[in-house]
Amino acid sequence: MEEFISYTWTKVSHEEQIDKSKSIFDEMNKRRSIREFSDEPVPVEALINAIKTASTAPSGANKQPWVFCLISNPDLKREIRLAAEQEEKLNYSERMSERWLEDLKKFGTNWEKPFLEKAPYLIVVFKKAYDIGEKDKAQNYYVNESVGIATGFLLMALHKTGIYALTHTPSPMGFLTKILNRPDNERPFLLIPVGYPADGLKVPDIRRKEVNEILVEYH
Ligand code: IYR
Repeated sequence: MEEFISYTWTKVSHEEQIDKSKSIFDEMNKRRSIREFSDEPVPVEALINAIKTASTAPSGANKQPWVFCLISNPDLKREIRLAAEQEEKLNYSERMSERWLEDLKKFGTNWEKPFLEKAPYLIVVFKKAYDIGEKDKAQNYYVNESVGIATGFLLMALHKTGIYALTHTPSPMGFLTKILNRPDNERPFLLIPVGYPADGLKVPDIRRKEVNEILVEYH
């Protein structure tokens, strides 16, 4: 086994842990996905810091199998919008079941995705199915789990920074590989427009499950 290095950590009292956990919940419980953005610019440094936070996520064998593309170029945003809308048009008219369309009614979504141009930035998260080594393919492990956790860190960091986001999954997402010219070992994972809410934004009236619906305790 390799030498380990020492690790310093901070002890927090139980009372403080309870206070902190409550305020983290209160803050995160205010997070909402938004679908209408203003075009107000976002400080790119804050986005890069949020991406750095995402990159602190644990990953299988610490392979960090993720790449974050940060896009503000209007031509690229337009190209991405048009390609996403082309897929979504087919999804809404042919590919999605009646039940699925019914489930989405309260979110007011449709094939049109103006937010892909209006939001000042798009973050496209790619998962690395494998790494390209010196002479061969190097395996990655638990790629979906790892990139899912990193994306969770990203969403939390953005929210705590005061930046708003939508996790958008136009399907299939192969067009992102082409438009962003990504190598073969990277696969699109999520498309996340970020920015601030449009004036007068309204969001669907959703309810979060109560803790007794999601928690089973075994003491
Ligand atoms: N990808 C489509 C449809 C869609 C699917 C689910 I599940 C959502 O929670 C929301 C939308 C779209 O973005 O419109």
